[in-house]
Amino acid sequence: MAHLSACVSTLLVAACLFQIASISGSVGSTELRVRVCSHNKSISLKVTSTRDQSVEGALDCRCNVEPLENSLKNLAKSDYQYTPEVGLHKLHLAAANWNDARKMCMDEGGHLAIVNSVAEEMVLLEMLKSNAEGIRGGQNKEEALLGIHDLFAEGEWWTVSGEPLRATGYVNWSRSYWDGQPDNYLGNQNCGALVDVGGMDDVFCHDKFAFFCEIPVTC
Ligand SMILES: [Ca+2]
Ligand SMILES: [Ca+2]
Repeated sequence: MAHLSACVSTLLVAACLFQIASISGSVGSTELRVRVCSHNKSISLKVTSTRDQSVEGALDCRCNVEPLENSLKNLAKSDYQYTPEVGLHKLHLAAANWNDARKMCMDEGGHLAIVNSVAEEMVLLEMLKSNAEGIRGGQNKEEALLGIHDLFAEGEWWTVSGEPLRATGYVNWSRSYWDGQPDNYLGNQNCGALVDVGGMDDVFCHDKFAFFCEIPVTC
């Protein structure tokens, strides 16, 4: 069913189609209605026609997305990884400081990644470990920034979505990395990162690291 992704113009839509098809076995349907959530808004996707030419080795579909949000347009050229029931993620290999990374994720219609489960941590860890050699300009190749910080008050961790870290369902600071985290090293580590050994570390917000973006998707 992976060939479904070739027939739509945005990765997010492809992701939803893929998931719907997986659930209902509705590949080949002439019409699907899919709910896509982005920035707390829902849009409706209607596949106006689907013509399965798999016999000839190709699938030709035409899809109509209404309304087509600007944030979705950028996805057509993106390289986000979709993991069913986990989400859409991208590891940026060109390192940036936390605030610049935060803005770049927003420019792509998403946010710095917020981990909500061990399953999501596993996905990100695999992305980090398998791409570490490609990281450019970072403090190291073993960490990548996440969307959490304690910039408001030391030790009070918040997500970039404005919720307390404890509300995410995932609070896993590394107990082994540099003798245990978060250590607020030099009294000034206020941004969160995922470490390749598993778990999180607090890092200097002004230092550059690879970073994870995430685009919210619910089907
Ligand atoms: Ca801190
Ligand atoms: Ca630290």
